[in-house]
Amino acid sequence: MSIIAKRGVHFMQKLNAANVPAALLENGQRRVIDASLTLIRERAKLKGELLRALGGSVASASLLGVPLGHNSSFLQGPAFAPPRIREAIWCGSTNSTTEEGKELNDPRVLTDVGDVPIQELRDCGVDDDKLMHIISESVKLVMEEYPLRPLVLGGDHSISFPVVRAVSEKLGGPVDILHLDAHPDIYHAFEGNKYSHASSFARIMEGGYARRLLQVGIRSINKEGREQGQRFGVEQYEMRTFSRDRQMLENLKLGEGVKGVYISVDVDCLDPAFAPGVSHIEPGGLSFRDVLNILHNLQADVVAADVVEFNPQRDTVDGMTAMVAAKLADTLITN
Ligand SMILES: [Mn+2]
Repeated sequence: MSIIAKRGVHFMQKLNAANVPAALLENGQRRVIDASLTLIRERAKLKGELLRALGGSVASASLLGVPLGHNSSFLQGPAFAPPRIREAIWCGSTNSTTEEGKELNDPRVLTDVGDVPIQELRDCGVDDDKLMHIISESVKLVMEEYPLRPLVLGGDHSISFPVVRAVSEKLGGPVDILHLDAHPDIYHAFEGNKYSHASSFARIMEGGYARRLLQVGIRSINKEGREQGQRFGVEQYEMRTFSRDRQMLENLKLGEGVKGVYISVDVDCLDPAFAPGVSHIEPGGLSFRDVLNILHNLQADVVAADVVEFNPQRDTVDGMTAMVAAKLADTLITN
């Protein structure tokens, strides 16, 4: 359990469990959860109304921050990532037009509905089962507002499970997933935690939320990772054979016959030379241009995406990895 979880309400529960009625806590938590979802719902609703009034947009990426870091097995810095990524997206050092000519200042291209208040909810003793449902609910609130599509800023990789679950449930069927990562994140559980950032894709595959799962950039995988991959029919592309697979991976077509395509980008898919601000440094990764080539050439209806595992506490003083994470987010705007 993290330092944050040991504070406040959790400490009080331990100290004085017999004297605190369970209903008192449950009712209070329910009010805080309602208030948390209300701001996201109303922001999404306003942005959706504005875009529908403007017209001419069939898909607008909408930023949803999920500052959750406590399901990491090592460092918890990804909890601080979303504001740093937003800061880099709007940083004056670069212009707001993407390589593909998309204008980020245009709300028909990019909107923002804010962060799920993860730390505030945990401060009130809200547990992980409930937190995962609140994340799923927040994603659904964005998807309810055509033409908004969630572009989720993590957070550690545990958040991809509740996000993909929400996308699949909302669309009424499985999606195809393109997952860029040094790690397969497919342990049945890690250190006893079924919500671990190293287990999110086991939960996704068990839940039937994905038809195909393509993992690209893999270079830290053990026997269990391969066995679990086989068990779930995962297509694992390892870095040691990337030069052989490159041509195919840079010309992917996904999502035919399913409800859409989800892209999950762990910043550590990149070689640490390009992105040092991650919790798990794994040499031998993709170059930034490799990732751009894969994403630019992908033929798919991208219904939602995430950028996870950026750890500002490991970044260079000039925020180089924040800029990398921001440009990854920009590249995931596929409308
Ligand atoms: Mn990773």
